[in-house]
Amino acid sequence: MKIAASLALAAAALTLASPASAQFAKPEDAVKYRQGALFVMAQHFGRIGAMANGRVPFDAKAATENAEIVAEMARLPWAGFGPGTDKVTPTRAKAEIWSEQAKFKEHNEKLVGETGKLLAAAKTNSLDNLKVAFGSTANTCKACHDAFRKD
Ligand code: ASC
Repeated sequence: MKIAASLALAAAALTLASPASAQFAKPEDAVKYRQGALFVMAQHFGRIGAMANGRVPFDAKAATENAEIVAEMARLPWAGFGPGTDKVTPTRAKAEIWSEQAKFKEHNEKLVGETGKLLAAAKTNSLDNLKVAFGSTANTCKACHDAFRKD
């Protein structure tokens, strides 16, 4: 019993210490996960864009709710680019994601920072602030797509 308990503890510790990629049952799951997170992020980012671009009326509460989801989603996709996930197709992910990992990570971190600012801007109840933060976040999306996405 004691041995079983310490084995279970060791297994739990190993799981916690493992890279995020090891938390997916198979590489295909990691790819679905990252694509799902990016898809959900784009849906909610688009709703903020509709306000920032005047296609729908500005609503600070809705902007904040959308920005909360964007900021939370922005943290997730990167765990889905682990070892072995570069072999899964179809994908628009460029090989440079795996050959220039430090640069990719910088882009990921920039997005997390910018989406945090977007959320803060939404909470100020100012459409002007939202427009500025939306533009800056969109540029951050685009810079990473230009470097690391096939189209
Ligand atoms: C979006 C969306 C993206 C980004 C990007 C910004 O709404 O789906 O991928 O903005 O187009 O340049």
